[in-house]
Amino acid sequence: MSNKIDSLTENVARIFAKNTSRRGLFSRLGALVAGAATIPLLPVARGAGPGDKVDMGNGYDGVASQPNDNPQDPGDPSSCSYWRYCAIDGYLCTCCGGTHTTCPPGTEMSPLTWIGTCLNPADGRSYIISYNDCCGANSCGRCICYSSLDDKPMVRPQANNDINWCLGSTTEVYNCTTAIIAGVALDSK
Ligand code: ABN
Repeated sequence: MSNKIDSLTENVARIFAKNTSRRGLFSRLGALVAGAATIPLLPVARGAGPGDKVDMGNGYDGVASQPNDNPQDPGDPSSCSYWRYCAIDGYLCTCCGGTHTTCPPGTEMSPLTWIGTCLNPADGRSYIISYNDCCGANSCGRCICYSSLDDKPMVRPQANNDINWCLGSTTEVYNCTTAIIAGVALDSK
């Protein structure tokens, strides 16, 4: 039996050797390697993967933009450039399950706030904006915005926006920040 296998293998090897030259074999191998190397260079249409950045117009990775269609209150509350955020420091509640005026479910609004004065581009008037923090769930971590407009160093905490206003709430755990119109600023004469 083993003799038969030996002679069969020998015959196959002889036929292969007769029909191939070493040069031809190497050239075919070379073509195969070069062809395989160019496969990753071919154009491929890919969908977004879990680690890919997807900016939906507001500058944030994977967060849907939410343009406001109220002409009196223009802009996208999920973007730091929204006019009400001129003095904000925190995560936008709009990106955290709430809105720019409401807290995400399961959190409560801080009664203490940081106040800013922002210009509404729709009517050219300045509005007093109250930046109420939402408290009771761990830091949202999405859509961080920081504007240092009129912000003063921490040695003057009443004039510093880098403060956890949840300290005045029933829980000190900070989640995100809203931007509520508290009134119209008086014109300075
Ligand atoms: N007011 C937003 C905030 C919360 C915690 C720490 C810094 C700033």
